[in-house]
Amino acid sequence: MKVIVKTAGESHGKGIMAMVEGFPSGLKFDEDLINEQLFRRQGGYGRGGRMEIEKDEVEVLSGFYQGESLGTPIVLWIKNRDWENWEEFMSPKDESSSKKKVTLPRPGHADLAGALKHGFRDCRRALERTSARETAGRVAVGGLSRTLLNRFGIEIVSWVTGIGQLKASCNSESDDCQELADKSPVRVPDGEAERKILEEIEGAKADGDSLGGSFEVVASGVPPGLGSYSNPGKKLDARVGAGFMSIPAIKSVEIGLGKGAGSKRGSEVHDEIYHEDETGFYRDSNEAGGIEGGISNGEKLRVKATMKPIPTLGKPLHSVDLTDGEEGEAAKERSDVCAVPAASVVGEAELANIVAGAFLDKFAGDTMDEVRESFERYSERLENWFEG
Ligand code: EPS
Repeated sequence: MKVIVKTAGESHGKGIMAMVEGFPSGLKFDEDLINEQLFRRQGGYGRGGRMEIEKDEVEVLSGFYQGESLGTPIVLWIKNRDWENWEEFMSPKDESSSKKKVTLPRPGHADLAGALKHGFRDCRRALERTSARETAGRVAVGGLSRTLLNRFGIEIVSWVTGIGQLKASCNSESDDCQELADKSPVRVPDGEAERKILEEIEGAKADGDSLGGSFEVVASGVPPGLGSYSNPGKKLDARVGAGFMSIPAIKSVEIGLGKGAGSKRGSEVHDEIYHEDETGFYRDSNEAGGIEGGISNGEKLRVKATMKPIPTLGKPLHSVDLTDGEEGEAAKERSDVCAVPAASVVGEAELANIVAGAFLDKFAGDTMDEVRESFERYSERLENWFEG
């Protein structure tokens, strides 16, 4: 796998760091593009007070020189503005105030499992890293991946397809779902559904509850041939599955028709093959979601994911104190009521990182020029398929 992304940092620590290896030299550092993605991730109706404090902006610490990548490890940094309010509780060096201890684990969060694994009595030691704040780092790297992919005509968009029981409808073949989603406070490209969803979020908040939902991410312009049928770990669908399941709170991932494929006949599921000189091979349907045999087939990559409701509840569920075994209500902290719109932007970044990795596997090169030459040679071969 060519692009390797690692992140570090605590939600209320100094900031979030992302380190990435595998980009060739000569990639432009598009700061505005990265900051725009960070801004999009912070949005969405239903978020808590934290987003009023943060204004995520990327700082590049290594791997770029005079606006272009060096082909060396890249380190990106996003400062936590909230750090100044947490410094006395979050010192990495000295024992700090115990006021922010969390001893009643929240069902659904990593609090209990993390505490048991590491022998913590204070869940803060687990929750700081499991917070979805970490996704700011992936989105920053996603901005680098997008810069690369855009250069080769690959675009990635997303929209929210439902929150709670409410579903939104958008036909991505005829409507510009992304443009509509970008105008919506809940990234829902369907006015009627949006109105009900806003009410639903207000209702959940008033009830001290939270909401999950689902979203769709689509990558267009992906050339055929990314991924592998011979190596299980390099299958594009395996990478999509693992990548999306690594986004906090994601509980299911589907590609194309997804689980719907199990209840239809083969003739209804498989996309018939056509060819025309101008377009090359194409399909008139895309139930496969752009992947067959673990390899991109030239159609749009279509990924759907489902997010569970946020575990921090205004009216907490039953829990047990880790220090003395006393029964009680789970910890209550400032939190989001619904973060599905933000997750859809994180999904875009995840797909960008996955596709960029698979793209650089196929069109490997130490410089952007080498990558471009390899891509152009391959495109030419596909264009002249029947000419020998
Ligand atoms: C989160 C709780 C909230 C979210 C946070 C994830 O933060 P806080 O505890 O500071 O109110 O806002 O998400 C982010 C900070 C972010 O940037 O996405 C949690 O418990 O996972």
